[in-house]
Amino acid sequence: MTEEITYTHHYIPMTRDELVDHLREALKDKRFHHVLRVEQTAIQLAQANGVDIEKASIAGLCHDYAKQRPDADFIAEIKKRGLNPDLLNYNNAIWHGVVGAELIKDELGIWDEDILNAVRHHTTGAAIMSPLEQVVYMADYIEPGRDFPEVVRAREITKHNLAAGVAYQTKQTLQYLIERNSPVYPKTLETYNAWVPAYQKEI
Ligand code: DGI
Ligand code: FE
Ligand code: FE
Repeated sequence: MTEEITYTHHYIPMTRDELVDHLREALKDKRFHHVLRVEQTAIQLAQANGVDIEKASIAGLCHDYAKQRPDADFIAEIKKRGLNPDLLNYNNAIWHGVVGAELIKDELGIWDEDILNAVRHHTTGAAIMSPLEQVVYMADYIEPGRDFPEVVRAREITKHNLAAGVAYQTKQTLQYLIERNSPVYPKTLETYNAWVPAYQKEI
């Protein structure tokens, strides 16, 4: 069942319908439908874990807001804002969350740091993640459109224990990157060290 929340807490200066219109504009159709599914999954995980469902809706909808920006925009933003220059060694996969959070602040008027951190960390995770950050990190990974083999187990684990889901995803992602000889963003390693040994019994 689709849940359409009415925003009442002023985390964002617009209605949910207006936010959805912004995302329809910013994203290609396939990505737009992914963010709608992430929103629904984030709301369900929020309800199960005592997290604010309005924040879950906003962060779920906005998490990939910047995904379709040209590389040149991200490079300009990193320089203009004096963000960590190491970011320039990575690409859209890392930029759309970390730099995307800054664009969301300016362009959508969201200033709530918990929502911004959920966007910032949705790809790499972080050593310390609030319950909302964990919800968005997991919702992106297990939304119903995902169909890689490990997603079945990821959904099971996350249903029983959100934090163990974070550990499971982090381990799978690191394995995936290593198999492909991809560069690992340092924060991804910090996430691994903080979560995987601690939840080894659950994953
Ligand atoms: O934006 P989505 O496709 O919905 O999902 P995402 O933001 O979780 O992941 C985007 C991509 O980022 C995915 O292909 C895996 C990749 N990724 C995750 N961690 C790292 C990474 N890529 C690099 N190079 N380094 C990382 O640490
Ligand atoms: Fe993403
Ligand atoms: Fe996503």
